[in-house]
Amino acid sequence: MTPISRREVLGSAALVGGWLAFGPRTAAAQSQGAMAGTDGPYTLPPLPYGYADLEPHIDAQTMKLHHDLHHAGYVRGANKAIAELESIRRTGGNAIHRVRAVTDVLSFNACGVLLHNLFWRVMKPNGGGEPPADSDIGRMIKRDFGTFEAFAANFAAASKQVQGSGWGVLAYEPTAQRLLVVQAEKHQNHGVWGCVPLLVLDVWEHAYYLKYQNRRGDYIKAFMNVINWETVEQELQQALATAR
Ligand code: MN3
Repeated sequence: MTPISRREVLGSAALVGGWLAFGPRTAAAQSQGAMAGTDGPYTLPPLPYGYADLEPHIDAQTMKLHHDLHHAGYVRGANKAIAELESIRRTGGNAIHRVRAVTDVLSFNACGVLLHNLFWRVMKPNGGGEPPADSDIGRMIKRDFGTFEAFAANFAAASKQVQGSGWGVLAYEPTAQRLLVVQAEKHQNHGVWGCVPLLVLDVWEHAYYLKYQNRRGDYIKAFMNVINWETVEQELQQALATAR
């Protein structure tokens, strides 16, 4: 077998789930400073701020449970699925019939890893507001949604209307060369192939229930106060640079 570098592994794994086409810079950033002790290509990156730093909008206990337990669980699940698929290929025979089930597990967990990796980075203390008028993300939001307010209403509605567990996603779609707001149910369903997520909002109950209970709309309003538009702009620049 030809040895593959860690970056190549991360880069190819980033395409799992199809519509989640995170750029290579993001994948490289994810591999830096990652916590040790994870056996496989996926690792749990540390939060870029303290658990309590997004209060009062998102509480410290939710952040700790969400990052340390839920995100870590997806990392373990994705690595386990990768290992199982390797084992199935080695074993052959009847084991090959398990490919469908394990690939499903891989899609769920790997998409969970990639979305959470971005989720922590698109938030910061004292964030929110509108992106700078001279930023490309600011210009493209106005071009593709009319006004920032129209975008924000669309993004909030997409997030709020997720059935069950999922995400609201602002993404760059390279074929039409424009921004789209899409939803993800669970982590991996209902996206558009090739879209590059730029701003993602976790609306699983584990992301807000301790503080907001059933008031998902209030949590979404609070999220708008912690958006890190500098990161979103960086993700857009990366997407534009790598678009074919
Ligand atoms: Mn989550």
